[in-house]
Amino acid sequence: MRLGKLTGYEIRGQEILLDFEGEEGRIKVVTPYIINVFYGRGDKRAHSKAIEGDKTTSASVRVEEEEGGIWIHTGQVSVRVSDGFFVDFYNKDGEEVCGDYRGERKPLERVSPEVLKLLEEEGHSAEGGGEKHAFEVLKKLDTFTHFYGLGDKTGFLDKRGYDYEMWNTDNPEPHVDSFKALYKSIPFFMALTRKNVYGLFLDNTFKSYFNMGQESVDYYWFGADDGDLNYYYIGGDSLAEVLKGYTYLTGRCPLPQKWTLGYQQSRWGYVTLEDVAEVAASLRENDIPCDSIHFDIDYMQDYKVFTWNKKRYHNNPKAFLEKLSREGFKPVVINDPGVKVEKGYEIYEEGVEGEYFAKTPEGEVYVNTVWPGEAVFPDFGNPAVRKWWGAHQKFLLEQGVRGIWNDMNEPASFRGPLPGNVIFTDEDREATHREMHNVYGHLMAKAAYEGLKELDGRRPFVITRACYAGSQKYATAWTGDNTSLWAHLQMAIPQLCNLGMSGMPFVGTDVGGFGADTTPELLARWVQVGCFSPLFRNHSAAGTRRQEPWQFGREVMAIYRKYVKLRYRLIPYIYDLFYEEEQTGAPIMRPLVFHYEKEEWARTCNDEFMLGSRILAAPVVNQGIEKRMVYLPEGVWYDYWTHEMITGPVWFVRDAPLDCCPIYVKAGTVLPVMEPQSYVGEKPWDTLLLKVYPGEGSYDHILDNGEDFGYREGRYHHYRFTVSESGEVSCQILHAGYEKPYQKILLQRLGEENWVELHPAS
Ligand code: MIG
Repeated sequence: MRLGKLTGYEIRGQEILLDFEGEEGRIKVVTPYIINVFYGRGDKRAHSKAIEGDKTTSASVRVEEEEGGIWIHTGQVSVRVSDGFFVDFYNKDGEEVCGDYRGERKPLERVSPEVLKLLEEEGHSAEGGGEKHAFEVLKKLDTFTHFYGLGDKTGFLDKRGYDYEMWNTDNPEPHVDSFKALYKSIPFFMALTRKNVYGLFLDNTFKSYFNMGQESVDYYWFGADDGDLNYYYIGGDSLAEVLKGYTYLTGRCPLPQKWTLGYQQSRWGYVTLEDVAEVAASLRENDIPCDSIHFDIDYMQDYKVFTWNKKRYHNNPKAFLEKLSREGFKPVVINDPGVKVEKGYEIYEEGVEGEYFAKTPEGEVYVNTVWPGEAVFPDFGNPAVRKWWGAHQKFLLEQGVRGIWNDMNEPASFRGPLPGNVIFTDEDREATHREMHNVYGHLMAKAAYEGLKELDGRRPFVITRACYAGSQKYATAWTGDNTSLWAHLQMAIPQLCNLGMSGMPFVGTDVGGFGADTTPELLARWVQVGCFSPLFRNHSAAGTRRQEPWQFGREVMAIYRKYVKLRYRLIPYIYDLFYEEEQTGAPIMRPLVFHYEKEEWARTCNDEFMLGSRILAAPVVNQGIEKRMVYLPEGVWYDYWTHEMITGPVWFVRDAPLDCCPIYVKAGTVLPVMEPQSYVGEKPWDTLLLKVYPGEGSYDHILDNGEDFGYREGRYHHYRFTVSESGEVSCQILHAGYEKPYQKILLQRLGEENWVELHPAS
């Protein structure tokens, strides 16, 4: 997009209003590191759906004029604005980090105009390539740059060379690399250039496009079908700093309840009380720790939201859920947005009465078909609808439900997609489906989160399929309907890592794969990735082979148990990572590049990942493979299983028989572990166990009740452990606010059998 000459400007605090021969642009210094570039072409009353409240912090703004434009200096970032509304970003050393491309876009000519005409005459559709968007922003690209983020996309870690679309889509086909869109639209990415890093966030909910150098080696571009040109440049000295800036803007995932980090068992096919009871009993009998069983759509009466099928649950679901809870299983239920059209059904009647459903341009309630048959769609952009929906969750909580799993919220529909002109609400104004589609699931998650927070007081556990930027504030997410394919196990690593790099840290895939039949080997390898993913759930589709760990013979079950138990060991560590994430936005599961951006192999590594900064996993994600190449970045590492010390950067071959996922721990780590138990809280939690990996380092550990928001009022203990080269450990208590601190701290040095007591320094 190109405007006229810069003919004037006006400084209003941290905003600089720009006049391009009568057209108005705007640059806003949000923080010294975050710059907003804005050209209004949409409705002036539109609200950001990603950013809550005003995120402006005071920053120094110095403007300098030059021939053909101005410079805006914040002390951390310099912005050069030139005639035509070209915007270039420089770092504090005066290097250009992210510059507008001055040439014209050259869309790929996929077929010659003559052939295109012929194809069209014969009724074939062909991509001509010359499609026009409401605006396009072209940025310079060099041969070095790698891209990360963009939410939940198929394919590999580095997004360079591919093009994507942001349009929340439920596509039942197996998700392959050539897919342009899945369920989530997170229009944010980070670029790693030869010497710098930056992030760009396009806060526009219309269908948008991200062509990351697929069309050209000289530029990449993004654009949208409508709405404002409204993007944020986020600077920083590392990917971690940029992500901190992005999550400052769009929010962070709040610390979850501790049990939600446990293993969860699900299947679309647990229909009756007997089905669920049998699974619960088998989990305990087979010694597979588990904290939750999920109830898919069959628990409802005729797929009506906020109902329970009484017959299938012996007229007393509540009694059954109480029994499950006593055994340590927290029930999580699916909830779809589509409300069944049925006279006399409370939810439908209330919604019609309150005008809570989306409407046609003619003002009728809009009807499509989903699981309950004819269904209508709550208008979650309306605050009154969110309140109403959130409050109805009371029914589910009263049955004993502990978490809500929002599905089908793209929104998905069976009788064709919702037309673009269906009318929704954006807080206090009307907005069309074209604008609200990508935030439908996001706003449903917000309704669920806020409702649960008010009703229950504990930290809400909401799972969502559809997302927009900022959904991390309300929900954890899973990657939808993957398939039991090796390609999907491989993809799980970059997919979850890129969600983390997009501000969504609490994520997981359906372990074992949702569609198609898994194999014993695939399940054994999948659990070796799943046990590290923040959300750890085995789920499978109706009609597929049963996928619980005991369906595949003793060997696979033993492997499965080993890794579920490993997960439970690591829960205190993972919980600490969530605490850190809420402060900094650093994801739980991280690509190697997050910590080692200077290392070439780290930048495109798809088959290894980090859990926090201390653990590196190198799982086998290929069929029939029992040895693999492992890359370890710089520093000293210990093999988790053999205790061998290895100094990186290094490549080597590691044996990895079916029961082995190679894992490495960084020297200088004090790893807090929990004795495996059937579920979080089964055994008293009064002794802290520490595994010590010698080397210089320190480690911060948090203890609180793992349930409510008390930690925000200081009701937690903060322990700091310092470890030396020889493995000596000392402990300081930096904050002592929890009423039940550890009675005892025991540590075990690598390679030693005995546990020694550690006394905090007073
Ligand atoms: O049209 O509720 O992604 O996890 O089991 C399928 C049934 C609807 C899609 C979800 C999946 C869930 C299934 N749902």
